[in-house]
Amino acid sequence: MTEARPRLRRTVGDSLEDFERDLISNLYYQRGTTIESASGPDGYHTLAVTVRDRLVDRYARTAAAHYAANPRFVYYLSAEYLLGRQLRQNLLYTDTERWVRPIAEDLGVSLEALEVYDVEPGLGNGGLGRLAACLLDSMATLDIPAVGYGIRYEFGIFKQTFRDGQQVERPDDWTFYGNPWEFPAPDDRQLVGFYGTTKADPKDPTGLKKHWVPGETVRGEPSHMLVPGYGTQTVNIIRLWQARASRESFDLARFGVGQYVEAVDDIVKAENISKVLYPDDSTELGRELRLKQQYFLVACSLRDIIRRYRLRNSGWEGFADKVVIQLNDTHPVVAVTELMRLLVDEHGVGWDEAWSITRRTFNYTCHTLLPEALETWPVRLLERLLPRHMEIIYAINHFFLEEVRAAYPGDEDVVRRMSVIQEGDERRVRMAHLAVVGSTAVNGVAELHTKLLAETTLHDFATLWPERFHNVTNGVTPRRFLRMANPRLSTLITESLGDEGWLTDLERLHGLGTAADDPAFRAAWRDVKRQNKVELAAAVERSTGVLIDPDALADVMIKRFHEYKRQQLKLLHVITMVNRIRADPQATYVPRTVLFGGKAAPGYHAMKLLIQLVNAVADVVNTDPVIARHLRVVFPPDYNVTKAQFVIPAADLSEQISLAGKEASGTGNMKLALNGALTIGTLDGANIEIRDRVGADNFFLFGMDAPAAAALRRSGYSPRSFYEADFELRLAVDTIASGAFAKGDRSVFAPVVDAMLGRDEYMALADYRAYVDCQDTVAEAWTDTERWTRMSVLNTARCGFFSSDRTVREYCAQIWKVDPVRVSP
Ligand code: 26Y
Repeated sequence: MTEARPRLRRTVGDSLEDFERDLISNLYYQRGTTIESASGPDGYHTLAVTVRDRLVDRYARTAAAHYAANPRFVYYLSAEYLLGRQLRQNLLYTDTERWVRPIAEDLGVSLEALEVYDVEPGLGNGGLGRLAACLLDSMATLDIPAVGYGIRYEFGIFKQTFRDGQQVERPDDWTFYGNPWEFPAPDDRQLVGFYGTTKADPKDPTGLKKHWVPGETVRGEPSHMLVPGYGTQTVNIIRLWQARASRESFDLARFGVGQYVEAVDDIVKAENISKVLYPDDSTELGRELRLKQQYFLVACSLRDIIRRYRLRNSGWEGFADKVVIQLNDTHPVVAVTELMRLLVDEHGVGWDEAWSITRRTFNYTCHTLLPEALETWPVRLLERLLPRHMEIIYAINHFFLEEVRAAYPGDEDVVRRMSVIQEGDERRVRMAHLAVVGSTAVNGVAELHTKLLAETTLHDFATLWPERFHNVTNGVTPRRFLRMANPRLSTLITESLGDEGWLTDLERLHGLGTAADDPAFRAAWRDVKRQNKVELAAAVERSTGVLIDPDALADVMIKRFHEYKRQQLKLLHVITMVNRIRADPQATYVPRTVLFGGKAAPGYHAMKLLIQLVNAVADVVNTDPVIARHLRVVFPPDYNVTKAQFVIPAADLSEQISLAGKEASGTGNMKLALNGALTIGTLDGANIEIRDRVGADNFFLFGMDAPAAAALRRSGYSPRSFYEADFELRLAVDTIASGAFAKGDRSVFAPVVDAMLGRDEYMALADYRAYVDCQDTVAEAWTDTERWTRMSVLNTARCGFFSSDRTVREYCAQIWKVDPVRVSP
């Protein structure tokens, strides 16, 4: 392939008339229907492909430009992507909304009505998956040649519903209406092996080269979705693999002898690999199928990367100059051994050269500090599922430990700590260690996180190889989380700054700093927030039946439910407000709406019970006429990217209250501050960097810092002593224990109380007083409307740093060493 021949390329027209003609043609020829008889899904699908087609030409030119330049490519390997809805984004990125509005009006349909069929692909759990989507958006926007690789789960993250306040999970059949955004590419399918045996290569004197005969093969079929850049011609792709039964994987003969069901059984087994996303966030869960998914992603993607490399290059010496692979957490880390296997066993590269190529190709991003989230796989499982990979891990570890012994002669303790193999009753492979050993660069996702990684979890590695450790603070895309989510604020910002340049140069928001002192601007700012709250109120009423007051302080806690994030602390504050109102109903209170959003892992019983408690508290609060005058608690179910885009623009207060030292970064904190919410938070993750930038006066800080939390734990933390010493805390805990939120039944929420008074693993009780006092400061600040608005404006003005464009620039400069490739119009 050289420059695509223009004659073979069809370009779509660039006018309203062209768009309208294509729309009607697509409806007719792709859906086989007419304007008169089209259904909602017909309308949505047709609009989607018509918009999508406007990106195809840009994609073709991107591919041609990349082919001509033969640049170094970034390959982002991630088990999760949370892309969000596609239609609005692509309308914005193709600048076609201005046509769609009048055409839709003409036809008597609304964009909003069609959008209900725009189901977001929920191919991830939370922060890590959304970060992957933000980074891909920024890479395309910055013209970085990149491909994202992932799994096309048939069922994404479960849909959350509530029954009697309890979380009930329902399958997410996200492709039910078809997915108009993807292009299947069956020609690029790959075969992936599992199980089987390995054989020595008699001609290899080193014994390091082997031959693997898999016992089972599965086919990986790719499809890709387009990832357009904003304000540029570049359109990159994300390639998602789906597992299909390979012809070899089941015995066709069985059909012949009537064993139809048994034969189909094997098909089902193979296709199970990409059936469902594991709905776990930060708790390790060693399931064979999960490891199969990981290897499936890796094996398909590496073969595809090599195929692409070979289109323009030959030999292996130059591989790492053209290919850089970013490992999104440990989930794809088996790639290190797979690349070694491909090079040594299949391509005859010597071990040392293969290792040098491999190490120069990979980089690893760590997203956690929680020990239980660090993946390890049983040696026995790896030996069975991926026998050759286990051998390679042993060899890698052997050479690595030689290096460790050379660096620390006689210190077998450090050898045991650093080994890729964790010894014990059940020997396990530490994937994070394998990742560090096999990578050029390792990065944490916020300054504190990187520092703690180097001091604790990966301390020995940071001592041995300090040059490998980097920090790249996370970021979020301002296109989706400001421009699309908050069009009103975006318009106001553009009016104030004079043009839309801030959308790709977010530091320009600093220009709002002076406007913060202009009373007219502040009034306009407040007006936008209020309109956003009116809209949110309508949506909340539809989904929960609860009316909320758009003039109340909107206090939001939106994130996965996890003990370390401390929703239980927020709840203690809510209950304290309830108790205060009950004690003195005549006093004046700052009206508040507390909004919760988030899912708990289906097997995380403690958090599911907490969800039930939030709903029970909400019921009591919202139906008590005295309390409901001052306070409302709402918990719209099924928080996802789409809902985030509704809630974030309406928030006044952003709850970022994790125990210091536990939240790696957080990215919701950035989205909320960027939309003018003030943060109440601990010195954790990126909160610290947000506060540094917006200024201590514009941030509500409370609680222990990471060293204080560590010290308290070492000194033997006793939650009970905090409970006994604080009247309001005792009352709040006792209110739960009394059965007040379970119609008098004391047993229902007893485990919540026991967890608080027993271990209180994340020391919520220790931070309670500081938190509640800080919330009083928040309420006080809210009464000074002008000052609050000024703080809100300054939060937005000073959060330009948290653009994922800046994050990607840092990855490019520090880690990837890639240059942009411009695509001409
Ligand atoms: C191993 C498996 C059970 C697993 C699955 C998903 C482990 C972890 C995860 C997801 C982790 C995650 O989302 N981490 C978050 O990454 C964000 C992006 O860097 C951070 O902002 C956030 O602090 C971190 O919790």
